[in-house]
Amino acid sequence: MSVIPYQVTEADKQRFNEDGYWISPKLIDDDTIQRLRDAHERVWSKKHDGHGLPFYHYSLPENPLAIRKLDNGWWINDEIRAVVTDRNLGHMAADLLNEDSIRLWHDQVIYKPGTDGQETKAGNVGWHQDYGYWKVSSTSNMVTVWIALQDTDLTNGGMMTILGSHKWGAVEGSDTFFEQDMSKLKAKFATRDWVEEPCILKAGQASFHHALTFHGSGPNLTNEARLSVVAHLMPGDTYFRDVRQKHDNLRLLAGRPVPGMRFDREEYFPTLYTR
Ligand SMILES: O=C(O)CCC(=O)C(=O)O
Repeated sequence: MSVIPYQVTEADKQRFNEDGYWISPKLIDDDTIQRLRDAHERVWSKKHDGHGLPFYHYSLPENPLAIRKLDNGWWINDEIRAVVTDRNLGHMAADLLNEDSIRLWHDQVIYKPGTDGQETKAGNVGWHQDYGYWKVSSTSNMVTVWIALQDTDLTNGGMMTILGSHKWGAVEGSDTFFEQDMSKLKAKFATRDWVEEPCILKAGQASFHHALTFHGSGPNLTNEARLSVVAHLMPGDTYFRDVRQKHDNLRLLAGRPVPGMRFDREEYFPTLYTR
């Protein structure tokens, strides 16, 4: 197991339900943190484990200060696979979401370069809701586990969440991860109580946020990159809902997917946990 077991408490669940996010104790030990940091190095230099191809073609952005992000790193890296498919992670997600089983929707490998004080928006992640991208999923009862591979706070571009925003439902046009003007997005979305809460994490801790919770992140002004591995998790019985806005995961269902089909192909949506 790559993830240290932790039994979610009633108080943790209450926190998650009220705030839309919850910060775990340290779940990744120091050796595994180092292996995941090495995994980043391998992924960005296109050294792949196994015989598969990455989910999509990727290359380093031209701007060295721009955020780097790859989805489904688990396809090409064994360390990432071990963490994002870990049963203990699934158990915690099942308890927080009050579900009986948990599968991987997809993962993300995210690298935010340090700017060493240079002001730029290139590393920003715009205020967004994850479910803004995932409307083909039959449920918004999904969770993102953001694992810090170094101590993380606002100085190195750590995430912020908007307290309680998961109670706002799916907000129109909230698929704004790549829009980097935070103030403009705030003006668009802050139509209700907008309370920004920094996710302050020690290396190896994880923040679990609900798929409807607004979140984003600003510049990393330090001289060290901010590295993370992220698991997006769904209930085991999630199925395809027919909506206008599609998602690449549909390609993994079938060539001609049909609404109602479950995202249950183990080779693409592995089960982490079943009660
Ligand atoms: O890494 C970040 O700053 C944001 C990541 C994010 O949006 C997510 O994990 O859902």
